[in-house]
Amino acid sequence: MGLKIYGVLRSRATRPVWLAKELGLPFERVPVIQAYRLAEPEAPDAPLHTASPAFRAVNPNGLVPSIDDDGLVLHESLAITLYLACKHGGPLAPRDAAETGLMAMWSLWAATRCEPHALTVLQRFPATSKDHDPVAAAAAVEALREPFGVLDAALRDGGGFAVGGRFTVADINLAEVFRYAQPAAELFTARPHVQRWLAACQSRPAFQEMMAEREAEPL
Ligand SMILES: N[C@@H](CCC(=O)N[C@@H](CS)C(=O)NCC(=O)O)C(=O)O
Repeated sequence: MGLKIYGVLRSRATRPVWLAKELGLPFERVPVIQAYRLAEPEAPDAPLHTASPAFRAVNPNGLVPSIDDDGLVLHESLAITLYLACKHGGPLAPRDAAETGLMAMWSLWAATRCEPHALTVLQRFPATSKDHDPVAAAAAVEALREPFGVLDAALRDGGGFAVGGRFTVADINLAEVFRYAQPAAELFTARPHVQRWLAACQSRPAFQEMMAEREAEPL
């Protein structure tokens, strides 16, 4: 049966897909699209989407990504990447309990402390965005200044990566949240360790391959 990843790539499914490509894992991707992106999700010819009963049977939360790994069904993108890294081992995975704790810490920090503001930057900052909102965007940029400083210091002291001085699943989880903040270039120019680290993460062949597939998806 193997590994199945549910979700279009214009979603947080980028995270498990990037990780699976880093590990060279074979997987099948089921391109479940967000229901809100469809004009007529109820139409009989609508593609499989997050409100489809068939997908709700996989994830009753109606959110992507989910995975089915030989019968183990998991939701939550950052938990999925941590699970896959731990299962398959190697340099991306934690080496011991201390690294397990650090990788969980950075992943939860990214999701709780940074992601809501980073998403606001992504959606409200670009002047070309249909949801452009300079006031909300400025508040989100302001809220991100401190966490950017925290990560910058950790990268400076940690050999350029979040955990263990090497590229790990923690960097994937952080980088996919910090990517959302990229429209606010000022955040990155103020924090050179974050800027260099994100460029290094995004120059990896697995990330580039995933993003090329994402770009090829319809908007
Ligand atoms: N915390 C969840 C968030 C999942 C989430 O919000 N997914 C969005 C796409 S990125 C979604 O499926 N939205 C569908 C909808 O709102 O209908 C995770 O990291 O996996």
